[in-house]
Amino acid sequence: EGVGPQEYTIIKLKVLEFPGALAPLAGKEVFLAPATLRPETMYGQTNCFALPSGKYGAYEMTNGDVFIISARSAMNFACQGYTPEFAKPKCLLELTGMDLMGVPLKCPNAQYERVYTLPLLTISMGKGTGIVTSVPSDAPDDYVSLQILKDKPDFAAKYNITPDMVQPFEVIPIIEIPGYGNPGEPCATAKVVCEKLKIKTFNEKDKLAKAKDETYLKGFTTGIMRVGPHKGKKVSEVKPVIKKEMIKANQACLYFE
Ligand code: A2H
Repeated sequence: EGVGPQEYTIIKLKVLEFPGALAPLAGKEVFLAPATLRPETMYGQTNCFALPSGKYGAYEMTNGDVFIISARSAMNFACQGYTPEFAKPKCLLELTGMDLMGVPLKCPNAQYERVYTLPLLTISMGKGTGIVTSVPSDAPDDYVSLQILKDKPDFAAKYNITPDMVQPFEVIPIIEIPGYGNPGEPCATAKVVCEKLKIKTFNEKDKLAKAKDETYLKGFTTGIMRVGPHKGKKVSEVKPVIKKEMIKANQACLYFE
């Protein structure tokens, strides 16, 4: 834990269909709302993650939007001025992560028009919103999880995930980190590093920690954007700019905890 509050960018992933338990929300503007530290990586989104056993809810925000988030984070949103009544989250519907499996979404800045909500068993419900957006090019956790779901259809099926929700989604390189891939071209560094260290499961904790240290630190300090309107600029420079643009376009908002 740091000394001050942590700022996250909340990304609004629009729910496109309302299957099963989500049916009562049909007709509303509903978003799965992941918290991220890397808003500049949204060009590389391939899916969203939720914890199947996690407790979530659909909460009404002041502007009429509905955010699907953990109950804990809903209280923080309510204390940060996002709800009709201060410190009083308004829950329209209680949900579990299992209810969210396979839900189709439209993600801002993503190159895929429609992505799916998949299981991630390492999500902590005590951090952010309990929803995580997946950028397998630059986050080893995201890469390993998506790969497991692709390689193990029986495991995926336990969470109602069908092959069409994972197989078409290739990792999209978006950032160049000098020393990886070809100079001047984007590289899926998390994929390269996971393959180099032969990480296939979440059991390889030490190797995974090493992969994360390597990709996160270098991505932020020496990374160069290689897609989107800011391509050619340093990641550390464009991050605040992209964050602001997404907030202005009503695709994101700030959240602290
Ligand atoms: B980041 P910190 Cl490309 N449980 O977003 C587990 N992980 C969570 C989470 C939760 N409840 N809430 C958020 N996260 C993830 C993008 C990304 C992220 C990239 C590279 C690094 C990175 C795409 N996933 O995070 O412990 C989210 O993943 C590096 C740590 O609060 C969020 O940002 O610092 C990050 O962890 C927040 O982790």
